[in-house]
Amino acid sequence: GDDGHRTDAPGVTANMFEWNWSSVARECTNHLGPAGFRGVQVAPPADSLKRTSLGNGSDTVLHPWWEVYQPVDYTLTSRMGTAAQFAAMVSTCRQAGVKVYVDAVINHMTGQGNTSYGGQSYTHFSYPAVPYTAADFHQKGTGPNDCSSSSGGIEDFNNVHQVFKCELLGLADLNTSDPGVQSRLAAYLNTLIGYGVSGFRVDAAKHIGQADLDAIYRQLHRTKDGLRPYWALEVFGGGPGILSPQAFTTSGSVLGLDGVKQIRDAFKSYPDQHIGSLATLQVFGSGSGLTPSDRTLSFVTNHDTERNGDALSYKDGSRYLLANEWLLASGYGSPQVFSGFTFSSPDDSPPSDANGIITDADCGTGRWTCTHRNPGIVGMVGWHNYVGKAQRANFYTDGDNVIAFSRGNRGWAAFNNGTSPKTITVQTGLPGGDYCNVLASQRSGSGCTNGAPPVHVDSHGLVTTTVGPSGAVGLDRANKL
Ligand code: LAG
Ligand code: CA
Repeated sequence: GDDGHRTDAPGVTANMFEWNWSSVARECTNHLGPAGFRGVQVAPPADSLKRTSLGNGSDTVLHPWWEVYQPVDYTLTSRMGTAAQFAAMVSTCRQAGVKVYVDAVINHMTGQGNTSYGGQSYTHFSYPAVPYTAADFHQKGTGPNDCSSSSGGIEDFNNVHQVFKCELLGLADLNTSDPGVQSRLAAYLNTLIGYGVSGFRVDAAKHIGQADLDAIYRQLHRTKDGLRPYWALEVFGGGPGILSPQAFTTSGSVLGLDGVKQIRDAFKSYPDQHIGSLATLQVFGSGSGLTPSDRTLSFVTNHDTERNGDALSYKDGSRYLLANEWLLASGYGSPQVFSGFTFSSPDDSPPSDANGIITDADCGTGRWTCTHRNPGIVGMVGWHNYVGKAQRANFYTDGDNVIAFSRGNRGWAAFNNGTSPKTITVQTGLPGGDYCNVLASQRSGSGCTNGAPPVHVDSHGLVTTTVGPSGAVGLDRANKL
């Protein structure tokens, strides 16, 4: 029988945005698995639009990162590699203990161009390599499966008819209520599950709607681990009623996009003007209006929000890292660390060859952010895994930009988002002894690595420690001397 949408939470995942398949595989083995990441989210793997000329106006990037959000067919020839490289990546990652989650673009097909990375030709509403014909799409008109807006696009994001059945950004909108379309989409996703994929980030899920999402999900196979696939729905906040992220939690988990904004506002209220306060994070989660923790994929940023002003990004430096470290400690949602590429123009792609094929990621060049390799992040991934579901306790704040808390009696952490060091004396909930600060070191025999001084917790559980600006201290019993 079908057990609905209940599935194991994915644990900490890394969103390796537009890393090519061979680089993701290498990263699973050498970094993600050893660091304790339990999963990796990868960019849309389907064959997509390949632009052949620049658009109008100020367009200077021939192959923008967003080509991959315009599928042409469901073969796996993409900017990130071949089907064989994809399959090898999934298997290598699984061997490293890292499950693979795919960004599934199933609301629409491409809205521009006429050729793909896989060499397929098409026109709007006709994608022969699937095949899809005009009858498989919502089109401008007045019939039950048509879009009735005057432009054929979504003009009113609070109008449920338009949100579901009109074109998002001019992308050909699949008639996802049609059983034939549903079975082709399910076949694509089941092919991925057959490769060993464990679940999906469903692109533009808000524009598919609960009923169609559920009909597709019901057709999905179990994963190689015998579980129902993870199903994380992309639903931007702001819509009323059934268009809200909360309303989609009956169909799966949802992306924590409202949380992204709350995190930004706590760490950095306005661009270049630091007036937020970490003290606000005493309440974060359903208590601050967010979707339930066990239904949320939580993160500090993703590929959209790092460009649209909703989020902190790698450009915020140590403050961005601190926010990620805090999220890993917070216990809210299934935390995901975003690791993409640096950009100056918002359209920039990662390093690619002349044909748009993305080249191997290299953390030494400054072109890849490699956030998942940062030692503080890695330390807090281990801390997160060690504390498990232990409840938050001993919350402390200076009322401004320093907070600290324990997770049961397994771990304790402190965060300082201020600009000067802060010395605090607080209850850790931990047994007395000496601990290594996991942000900078780990236990090795009777000492801490990297020559880091141990942090002393007294016999009453009190610690006196100095937390540096944009710094953190993390202690757990796995790193007790
Ligand atoms: C998403 N979630 O719902 C993705 O997270 C987001 O990154 C996608 O937009 C969007 N939905 C569609 O999958 C991205 C870019 C858009 C880009 C689109 C399609 O943010 O800018 O649109 O991918 O590639 C581009 C042009 C538009 C044009 C459209 C169709 O920027 O001007 O209308 O292509 O030709
Ligand atoms: Ca739609």
